[in-house]
Amino acid sequence: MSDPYYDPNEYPQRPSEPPRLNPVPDLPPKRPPGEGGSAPWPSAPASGEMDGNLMPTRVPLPPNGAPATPSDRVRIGLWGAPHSGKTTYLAAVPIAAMQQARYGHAGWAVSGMNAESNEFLASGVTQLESDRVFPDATVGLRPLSWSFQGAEQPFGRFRRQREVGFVLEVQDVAGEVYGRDEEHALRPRILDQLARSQGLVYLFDPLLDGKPATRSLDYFYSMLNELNTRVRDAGTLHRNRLPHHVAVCVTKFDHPEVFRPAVEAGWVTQDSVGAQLPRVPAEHAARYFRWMCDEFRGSSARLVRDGLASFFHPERISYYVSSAIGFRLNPQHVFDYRNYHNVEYVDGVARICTSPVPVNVLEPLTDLERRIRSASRRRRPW
Ligand SMILES: Nc1nc2c(ncn2[C@@H]2O[C@H](COP(=O)(O)OP(=O)(O)OP(=O)(O)O)[C@@H](O)[C@H]2O)c(=O)[nH]1
Ligand SMILES: [Mg+2]
Repeated sequence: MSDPYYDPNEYPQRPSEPPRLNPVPDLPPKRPPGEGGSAPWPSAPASGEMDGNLMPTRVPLPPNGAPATPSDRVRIGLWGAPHSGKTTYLAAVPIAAMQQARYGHAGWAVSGMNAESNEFLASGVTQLESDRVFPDATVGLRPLSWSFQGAEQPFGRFRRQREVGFVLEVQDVAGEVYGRDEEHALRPRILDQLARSQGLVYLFDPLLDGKPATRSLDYFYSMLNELNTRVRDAGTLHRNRLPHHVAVCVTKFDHPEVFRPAVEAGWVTQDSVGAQLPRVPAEHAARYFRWMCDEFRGSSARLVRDGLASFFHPERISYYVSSAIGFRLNPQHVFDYRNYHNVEYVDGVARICTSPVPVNVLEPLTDLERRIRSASRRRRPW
């Protein structure tokens, strides 16, 4: 997209030149026979010389199989303080996607659109599920591009399940870039990405927020302010506020310091079937977040909540209570309130005790995509 400041919620126009999905090498222009110098035209190596008998690889296509258009893509910025769980959240996405099949839903198939994105998916699943460790802290910025193929759950009465496919573009970046240091080398790139995104997933870690050195506000306000300046100056505010759809996720719900107070304050219900997982019902998540900021954390958390509600359209914000690794389950694969903490320390290293069952990891992404898609349909000029 040549104009980085388009309104992310406008239905995308077809660009004059289609985006290049794959680094297809630039081939030298063909010369008519007999024209030009005497040096022999270098002949491309036969495919057999390069790959043996491997099938040639094609340019990646979005899930609907049609050539890519910008409307197949949804750009989502992932925002959160250092250590708030961004990389673990992303690593849990393919696990959550596959596990949907357990609950009788048609699962989502998530796969990379390029080698780096595939590598991230594979190593994330290996770390969380096979090695039961957390990913390392992120260094720099990793752009990721994943295709989602699946079926949307029926929404509202009389709706049928719909097959949906889209490409999610998201980034994993070291959380320090969101801090107060406006001179951080990656700051312009991440600002650009957030400004170009149609949706944001904002991770709020109640554990970090409780410590003065890692208060959420210090990784929130200065970036929010710069983002607003950039979007305002580009003239792409939507009804005087930032145009993004936002998913606010309270993270690490499995942690006893987050979970126990929520149980004691009466926010948590428990499934009566399957693994009998506890959860904050979706319809109470916004009020839970308000309670978390008002009662459980301090005045700076309240300012994060107020900042979200003043810079974005409140009706474009949704709330989730999530855990990337989920709860420890007993050998029968059922939640047990006596022993639910899913992290243990072995030789000072945090390890995940039982197979991760992520809570509210996929939903923020697929809900955002649906909201963005339906908002752009409503704004289509035809
Ligand atoms: N209990 C619990 N702890 C988590 C969860 N996700 C992450 N953590 C903890 O938080 C730490 C940081 O997680 P990361 O995913 O690396 O956080 P990040 O936001 O990517 O951090 P940076 O890359 O430094 O910005 C992990 O090492 C875990 O100790 C979760 O779902 N539950
Ligand atoms: Mg990280």
